[in-house]
Amino acid sequence: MKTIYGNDHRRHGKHHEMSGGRMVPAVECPERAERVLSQVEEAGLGEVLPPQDHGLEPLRAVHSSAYVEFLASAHERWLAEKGHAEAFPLSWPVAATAGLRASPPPIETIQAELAIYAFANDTAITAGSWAAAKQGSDVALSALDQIRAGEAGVFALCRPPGHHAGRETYGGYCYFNNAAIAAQRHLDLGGSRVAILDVDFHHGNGTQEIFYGRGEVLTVSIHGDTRQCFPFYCGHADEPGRGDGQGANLNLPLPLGSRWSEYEPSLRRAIDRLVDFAPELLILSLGVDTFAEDPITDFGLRGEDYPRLAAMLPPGMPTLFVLEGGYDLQHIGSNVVSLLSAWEAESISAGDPRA
Ligand code: SP5
Ligand code: ZN
Repeated sequence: MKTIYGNDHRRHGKHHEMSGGRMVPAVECPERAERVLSQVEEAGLGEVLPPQDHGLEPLRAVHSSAYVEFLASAHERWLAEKGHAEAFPLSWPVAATAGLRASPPPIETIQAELAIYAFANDTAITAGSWAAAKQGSDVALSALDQIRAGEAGVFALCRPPGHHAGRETYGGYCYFNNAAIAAQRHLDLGGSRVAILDVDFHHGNGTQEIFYGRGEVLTVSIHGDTRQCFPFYCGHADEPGRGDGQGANLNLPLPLGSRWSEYEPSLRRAIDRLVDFAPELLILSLGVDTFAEDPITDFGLRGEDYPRLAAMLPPGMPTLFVLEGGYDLQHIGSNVVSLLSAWEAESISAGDPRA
């Protein structure tokens, strides 16, 4: 299996996050991607290719132009106004949420702008965030190009992750929604049906929001119950989609502590739904923060469960693997790569001619 990887993600690092009411070193760090890359190489998964620059158009097909412009200049403006490196929001547009305003309030400072576009205080904007996030989306788009050229499965080694980013919101360590950008690009190039299966520990709130009213993209997420887990405000079982998207979103929350025996039935349901949907393309939002030893989550999957997960994915469906979360540096590489290797072995034994 080919992997797409670029080095610009390293420019987004050495920053902090708010966790449990304290500023701590960010768990979403460059070593994550570096560990995954070295495992890809060590396991001989396949060729590693650099991403191609796809410009800003594919980003603007998912995120608002105002949001893209904001991210491009946010750090420079923060530095000019505040004089230090990490930009954090101070407040959120609760008035808008409460229906007090029809449109965003006027923005005069960078702090006011962060209040509009951030949805969580776990995500710094650093000097390298833009370059990293832009290349992250190019990694996903370049992987999609490979699939469209006939590859059966391709690994987009994205960092930063993307599934929490909405049309005009960043948070959960995510700025651009890499999986959504690839899905939308496929549609814009003439595709008609895409399914996104999100197996990161956290609910894929951004992906859900982006496609909530759309029937041509099925979104399914298996995650820690958002009554207890980030991002809290959505990800519940009663969120089926809206309008044309009615029935095209499926949330499968699981209790804290869930192990493979609890996970497997939900995965079965998820896969049955996506087989019914019969997409041309499956995008797997691949977070391995479901791992028992992950430092910020509470599921109990073990190393041997990742090949099991891969073996349950529908054979013969072109599959784009997009890296999301996973914070146990010691095991992130082996968990990701054992899943990808198992998928490739399955797809060869199922006789997929492209594999
Ligand atoms: C892509 C992804 O996995 N994003 C996750 C963002 C979660 N951010 C909030 C985490 C708060 C963690 N607090 C952990 C306390 C551990 N003892
Ligand atoms: Zn996660």
